[in-house]
Amino acid sequence: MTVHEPIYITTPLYYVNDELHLGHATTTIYADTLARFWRACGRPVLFLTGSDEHGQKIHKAATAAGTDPKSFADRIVGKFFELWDALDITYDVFIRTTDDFHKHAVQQLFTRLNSNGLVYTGKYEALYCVDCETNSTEKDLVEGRCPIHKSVPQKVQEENWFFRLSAFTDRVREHIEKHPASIVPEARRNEILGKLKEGLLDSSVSRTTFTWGVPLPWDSRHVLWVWSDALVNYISALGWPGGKALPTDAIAGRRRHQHTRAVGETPFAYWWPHSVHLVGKDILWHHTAVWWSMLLGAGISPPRQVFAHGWWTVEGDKMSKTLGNVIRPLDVATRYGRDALRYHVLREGPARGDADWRQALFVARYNADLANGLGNLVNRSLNMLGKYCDGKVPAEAAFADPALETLRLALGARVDRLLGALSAKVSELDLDGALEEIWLLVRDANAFVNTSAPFKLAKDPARKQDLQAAMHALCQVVHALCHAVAPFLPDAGTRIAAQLQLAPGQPLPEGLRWGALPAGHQTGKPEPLFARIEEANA
Ligand code: ME8
Repeated sequence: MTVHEPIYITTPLYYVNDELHLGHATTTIYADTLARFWRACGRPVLFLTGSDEHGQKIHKAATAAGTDPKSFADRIVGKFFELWDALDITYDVFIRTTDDFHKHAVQQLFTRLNSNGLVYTGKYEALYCVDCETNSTEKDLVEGRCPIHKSVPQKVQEENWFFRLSAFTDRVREHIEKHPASIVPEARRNEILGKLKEGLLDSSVSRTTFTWGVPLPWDSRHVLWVWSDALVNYISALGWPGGKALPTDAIAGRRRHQHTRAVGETPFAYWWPHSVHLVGKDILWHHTAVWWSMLLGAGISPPRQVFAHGWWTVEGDKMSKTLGNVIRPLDVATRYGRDALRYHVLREGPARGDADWRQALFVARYNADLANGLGNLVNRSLNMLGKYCDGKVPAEAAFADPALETLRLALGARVDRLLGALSAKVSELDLDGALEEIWLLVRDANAFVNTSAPFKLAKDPARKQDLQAAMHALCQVVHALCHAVAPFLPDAGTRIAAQLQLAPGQPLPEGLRWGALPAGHQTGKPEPLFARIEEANA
């Protein structure tokens, strides 16, 4: 990867059957953090999210709400926008599967598969879980129920169109073997390779028992299966098959952060080779075996990478409406701040395996890392700077004491190494690891305050130079942290920038450098960043 190589980051399109919860926010926070980090490094970024609006599940939810599916989808998607705005998610494009340009692209893709001889009619008989929008075999079920939704699947029998998925078993496997990083983490890749050993079975891609979907272009009695429709969003959002321009007209009015670089006349050709799909483990199969076969069948190469994270449970239980334990991201953000939500998701979330949301752990992490760690460091550094230096950054100085000087130089080296360390971790999609790199600096710097004790140095006129050395060092650390935390904790980044009297959003390579905050720079009023959560209010 070069710094200027583009990256196209996508989340799943979430179903509009219900409000979004912590799980959906998790994938989106991962994507937003990646997007913010790479933008700050100067990489061209396109960040896509959206909504999955067709199919039986949505039809059923709309009927239960006494309305038609489109009005229902409009209402729920309005809540998606509210949530992503409230969490300050910086997507560039929000796609809805009911967008006309998307429906057109889906039809084009299936027309191609048809002309390539990859679809045929047949009899579909299956056990179908409407909540998963996927069929299951007897062996997938637990006591006759879907293991995820605990619902009894429908017995479906109809005449419909099939896609020759079976023709792609070898090609999908070979692609994975040739490009091991195409599915991460490794354990997920092995899961898919294991499942591929059983061979892919042709899959039904259309339905005739309802009409809420994209009609098959050559047989309008059928609408496409919701997955056959939704997966295409990753390329329809790039203007495929036309490839002339991103269909921004169609999405005008939806909040978006336009990517800043010109992408020429061919956004599909520009972005697709750099695509990274972030998904939960529940839909990895759809995003690899099924999606890649569709792409290969249409002559398009698979995405560069699919990252599948695990699932959250809550205090040891499955998160479910029935159990009444659903974590609403907005509630957490309103109560503790959106950075607190992001921090916990990035630190304790299910990036590698599954994870358990525990309130006690949330409070402990928040108090230790945010309030006592980062918050305390920034606050006491800027308070001391105000007291001892009138809030002005002093010129660099060395300590007379060699032990302190060693600590100061080590801090400087850590700041200068940080950009490389963060880029390496973020490239591996190890966001927890990236935060750990930042917190090594936070902990070292807090220890440095305790050891160098500027409050004692300030009382001793003979140690003026040592005080200057300490305060200069702390200014550089706070400045570096302001930049380093911004992609992960955007509000903290903005607030530290305000206290330093700097414009927020400066490029990382400029900020993550010892000495980047010049001597004589006047800082502003220190404000605590994170109030401690007291047990009684937890
Ligand atoms: O599957 N823990 O949409 P969906 C972590 N529309 N992540 C979770 C989670 C949990 N407990 N629950 C959900 C769909 N997620 C399809 C996708 S894409 C073309 C179509 C997250 O609304 C995770 O990202 O059911 C999971 O993959 C996604 O929500 C499923 O969202």
